[in-house]
Amino acid sequence: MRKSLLPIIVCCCALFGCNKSVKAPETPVDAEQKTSALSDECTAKCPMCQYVDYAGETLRNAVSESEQKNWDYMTNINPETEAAATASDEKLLSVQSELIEEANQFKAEDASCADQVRRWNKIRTDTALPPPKDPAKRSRLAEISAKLIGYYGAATACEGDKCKNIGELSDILIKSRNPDELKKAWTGWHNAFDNQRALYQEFAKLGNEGAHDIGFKDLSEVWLAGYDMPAAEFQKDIQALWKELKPLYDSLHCYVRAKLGEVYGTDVVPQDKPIPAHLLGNMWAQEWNNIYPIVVPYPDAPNLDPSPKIAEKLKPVEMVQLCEDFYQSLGMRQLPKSFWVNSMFVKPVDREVVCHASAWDLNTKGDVRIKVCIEPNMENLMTIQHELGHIYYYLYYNHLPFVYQTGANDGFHEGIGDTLTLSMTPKYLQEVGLLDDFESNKETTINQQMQSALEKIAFLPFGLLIDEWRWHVFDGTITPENYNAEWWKLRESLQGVSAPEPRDESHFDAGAKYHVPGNTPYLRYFIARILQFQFHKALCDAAGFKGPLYECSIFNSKEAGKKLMDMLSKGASQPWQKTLEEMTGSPKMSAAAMLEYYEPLKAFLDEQNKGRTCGF
Ligand code: X8Z
Ligand code: ZN
Repeated sequence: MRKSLLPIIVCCCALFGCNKSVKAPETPVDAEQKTSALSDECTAKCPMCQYVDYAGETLRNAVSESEQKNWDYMTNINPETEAAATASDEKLLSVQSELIEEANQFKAEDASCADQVRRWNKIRTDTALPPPKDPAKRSRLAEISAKLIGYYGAATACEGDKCKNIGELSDILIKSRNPDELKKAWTGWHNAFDNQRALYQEFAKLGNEGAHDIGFKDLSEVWLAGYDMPAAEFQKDIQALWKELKPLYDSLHCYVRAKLGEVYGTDVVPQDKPIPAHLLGNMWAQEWNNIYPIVVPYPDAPNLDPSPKIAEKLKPVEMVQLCEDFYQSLGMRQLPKSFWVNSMFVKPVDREVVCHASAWDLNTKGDVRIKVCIEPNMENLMTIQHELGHIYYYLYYNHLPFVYQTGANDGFHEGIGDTLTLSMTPKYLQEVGLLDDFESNKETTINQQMQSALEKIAFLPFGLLIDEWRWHVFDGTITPENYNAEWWKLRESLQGVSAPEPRDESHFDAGAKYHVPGNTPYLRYFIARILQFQFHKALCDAAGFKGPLYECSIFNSKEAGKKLMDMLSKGASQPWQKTLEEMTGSPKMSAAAMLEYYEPLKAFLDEQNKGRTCGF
């Protein structure tokens, strides 16, 4: 759950003798370019090498303290835990502020080797929430951050004194087929965030001040500085990936809209407009797997949903054990005892918590935990697999210097567990007793592909739009007067999803999505959706699998496990392009594996959509 780096205050320039001429900081990419001539051997006892060691350790301590206090807060929301989390975050911001100021008194040329520059860059720029220099502003920023996330965690939609939380409202979105009831659950949740708009506005302003104070134009620049290449080029690559995948998304959208039209009527689902957001089985319409029963291509083929058996056979802790078994089948280590003791697997009945699933590394020395409000179904089994991906990354890079204890880029961190979900094929599910035997044929293949695409393809534009919106909030092209209008413009144009009712500026619909109040950058999930197919293909090759990619499971393959562990243990110690190349043979993100995986579905969708007017 590390969102930002932070430390313990000592003026280390006195200790290490920093270069006192303060200049505008250079971008990480520019700084690293200067290091190509530097030696690979970091032997010199120069001031910068002492500084990066010192700063890394200082950050480790402060981040660990903040993680501890935030864990306490998010697993037990009350005024005391809120105050403690705020205090630890304020301290973190203050330590971070000092360290960055000191870091900026060095320049790339002060390094004796390339690795020092990489670590120095991370110390001064690797944060989702850069600290303002003004202590009063840091204090307010820490206060608002804690308030926004605490409000999200405890939010409910009430009618009189009967209130429903996000779990209960989501249940309605999954199960109900009554458009009025669906709309009520949707608006209930979203309206709960109307009163958060002003706080978020203040948050964005202070976040931008922090960005400015560490040498960036605004917060969007900070977020985009972490990709080992110029931000504009990275964004161009992302757009190119989306362009390649959009035809597949459009085909799925067209097919799903037609099916929803059959169920709800074309007056509720007009066939030439975006799909109303409350009909897609998810509060944010981000993944559509919950409406699989409505859109199932071959309803008479054997049922491929393991959820009934999961509910019948597995307790929450056993679902986690099943996921751990998968990682161990690859030759990976057992999870530590403390994981089982300290994690939160079910929603407590006696207190408020943030139910949104997350994975934590509390001390970078093995105190790892997950926090999930587990419900016994396949969606939750995949969420657990996702969270364990984070946990294994933590455990396998714990030996690295602290600033490298993160994903090769943030999409890698999000993509590890997801890669393993691609191996949870019907055959795997049969092997672990969660599906009855069935004869695999063209119909079952298409049904399985549909189930998967509703989660992975449907998500793609959503993975782009959250940060499209935030980048423009931060760079000032979206102003508070237009927060909601611009949000819905993006929802309609990128996702082809519309608001269930007119949503004017009295609402703050972006604030109803966890990562906005939680200040978690979101592009990482788009990146992860692409990378996981590249990883899957590379691991299937390593496992010696021959056959169509969608049938491959790396379950039990020690060869695949070794390749995966090698990647995890590198953390962020080298540019992600190098890590990707070692894993897949190519340094570039590519949509090819994802397109290959869904070839049968694409052919099916195009056949089905003949005669339909697609587009939105
Ligand atoms: O937030 C998450 C994970 C925790 S990192 C549960 N995800 C995104 C979301 O729920 O919006 C995973 C998929 C996208
Ligand atoms: Zn995650």
